[in-house]
Amino acid sequence: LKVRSPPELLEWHGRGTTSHFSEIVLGRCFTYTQLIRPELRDQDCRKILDAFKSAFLSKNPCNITKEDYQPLLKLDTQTIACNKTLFWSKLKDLVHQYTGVQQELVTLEDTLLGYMADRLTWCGDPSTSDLNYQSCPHWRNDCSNNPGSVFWKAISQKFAEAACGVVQVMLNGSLTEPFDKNSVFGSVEIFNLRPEKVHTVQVWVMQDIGKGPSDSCSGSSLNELKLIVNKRNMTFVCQNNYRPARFVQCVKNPEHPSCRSKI
Ligand code: N1C
Repeated sequence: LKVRSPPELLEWHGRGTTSHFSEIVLGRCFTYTQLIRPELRDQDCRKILDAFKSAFLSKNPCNITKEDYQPLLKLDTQTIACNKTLFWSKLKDLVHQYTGVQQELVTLEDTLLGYMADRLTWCGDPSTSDLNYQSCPHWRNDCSNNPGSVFWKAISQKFAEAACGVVQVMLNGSLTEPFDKNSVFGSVEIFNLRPEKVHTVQVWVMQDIGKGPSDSCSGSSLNELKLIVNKRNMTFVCQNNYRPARFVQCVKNPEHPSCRSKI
């Protein structure tokens, strides 16, 4: 028996707020601050959840701004060591499989705010103080200044501003444009690195196993990134199919020739 309203009655084209959003965020906050990073055990998770919800509740979900999230961002005081930041674009699963093993490297989802929000959807509505579980704005079909997109841009900017030393970037070499200037990495993170603190951008371009050999590092997409990095006075280094990450891909494909040779 269907009890959901038909799609044409939905306000927005994107998925609604994830069921049990508040409970998930609060639970993840406690998991993170009590178990994963006990040095953060004194953080007030209820206060963090309240700041998160206040950023978007009772507001038009197409008019969210970075400023709405500032009170939440201020509560996060975590620091990340130099040389440990890992950015990525269009390759989320491999990145997290890799950092699951190489736990020294930190992606945004390994920080408190990124961990709390990972894979969730959320939005409110100006006419109520409730979450909208029916639908939320789709970034392309409705509006880009929606609660989710603005959140990721705001925390990605802060994450990039805080980076120092050499930063790592994992990109998807099976795409024609591994470097997408419209992605969060290509539009927010790369331009918010501080050249006074970041001397080198080290890129790993990973291809799907089974796709023929390619040299994305010398392609035009990576050259576009190199130009941006050099113009910002940082050193650009690029490597195709970085072996430690290739080993992770090989777990599911041990018999593939590129996995059998040279181990
Ligand atoms: O747009 P992208 O990738 O280039 O964003 C990835 C880039 C990473 O380096 C992260 O630091 O930006 C950060 N980031 C996330 O960590 C993240 N987790 C989940 C950006 N976006 C993130 N999401 C959601 O996936 C969010 O909804 C955003 O729009 C997508 C980005 O995916 P992408 O295009 O593969």
